[in-house]
Amino acid sequence: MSILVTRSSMPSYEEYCEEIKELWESHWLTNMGVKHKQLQAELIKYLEVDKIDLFTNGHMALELSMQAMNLQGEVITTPFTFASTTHAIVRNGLEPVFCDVNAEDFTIDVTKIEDLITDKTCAIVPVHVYGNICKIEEIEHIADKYGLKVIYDAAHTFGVKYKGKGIGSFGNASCFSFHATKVFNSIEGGAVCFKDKEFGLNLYRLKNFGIRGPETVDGVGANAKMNEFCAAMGLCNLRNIDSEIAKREAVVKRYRSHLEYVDGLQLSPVQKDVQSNYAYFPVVFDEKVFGVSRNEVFDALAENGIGARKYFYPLTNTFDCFHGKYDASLTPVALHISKRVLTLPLYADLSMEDVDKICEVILKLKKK
Ligand code: T4K
Repeated sequence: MSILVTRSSMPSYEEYCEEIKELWESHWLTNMGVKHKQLQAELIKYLEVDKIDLFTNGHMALELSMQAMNLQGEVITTPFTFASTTHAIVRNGLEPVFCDVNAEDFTIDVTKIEDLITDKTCAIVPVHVYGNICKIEEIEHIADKYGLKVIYDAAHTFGVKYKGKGIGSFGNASCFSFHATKVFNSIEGGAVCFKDKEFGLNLYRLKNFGIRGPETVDGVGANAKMNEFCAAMGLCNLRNIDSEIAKREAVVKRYRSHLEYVDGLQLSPVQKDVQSNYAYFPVVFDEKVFGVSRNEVFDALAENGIGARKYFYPLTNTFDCFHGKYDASLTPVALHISKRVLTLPLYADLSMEDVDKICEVILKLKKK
């Protein structure tokens, strides 16, 4: 493949070497060192959030957030997501209850949440999928009405703002991924944004084996600390984040100029009151109108050296590891979209010529 679905953003070699130089002097490589602290402080400002803690990856951020809230019972979530969201719930001994997504932006269908609430429901875990923002006010209203926690899977929404506020400031916790494939990366990494001090203390202990003090371990924690090299990469990438997002915006505009208003293609909506980060470029192919299926488009792109991806197919509620426990026909919109969606290559340095080429391959397939 010559063009992959994404490509990690990196600072110059020299910039990174300069950033990690002092680690050779201090020999302090992990366990909440200076780079970790600095990144934490800079992210609070950039993301415009109250508090933040850093993790080895976005998955541990999610998993430990749920553990730190001592959740028990059922959690309402969506199956149109990466494995991580559902696995974080199941690995906490919680029962995922799958809500369908809406057909416009593929986030949780808020009109279907209340029907799924039982006396065992403890939380909602909505996903800002592809960087599309969930219906935040409606979710908050439902959560308040039934006394539920809200943990946003915000893996795709680094730097996004809603009504001028950092997206991490919503819900009881918002969990970001800083994986190499994300808009902002620290090689591997993740973060939880939150307001509650007590929750923050629990979370901090859980990422460090449950250690409370030199001689006290009062939680069954994990090891999910971000190391200094990852934090240093984060510091470098944070310096370049605004131009990174601006370049992505230009790529997305170019895609839209070719693919918007083409019969049989559905693009993500431009959401009202949202400052986007242009994380993904999903296209839903309606075979009946466009003339060819998503899988045929995928194959044609691959033949031309273009590695689009079927994010998010299969749905998590159809994964083999769940042995048929869940019924995906209960989330029909998610099922429909997952069989038809393709995410096209998108990264800051993707050239306009490459975008034109990708669109040309797609549009040539369209049956008149
Ligand atoms: N919640 C949601 C909704 C998520 O999407 C994710 C992660 C998480 C939670 C959990 O966050 P993390 O624990 O991962 O921080 C990738 C990513 O590994 C994963 O982070 C991401 N979502 C998911 C949507 O995509 P794969 O298995 O598709 O990655 P892979 O290795 O096929 O890479 C995709 C493309 O990225 C490659 O074709 C080329 C490019 N790439 C990849 C790597 C590893 C690079 O340019 N550099 C690299 O280092 O999962």
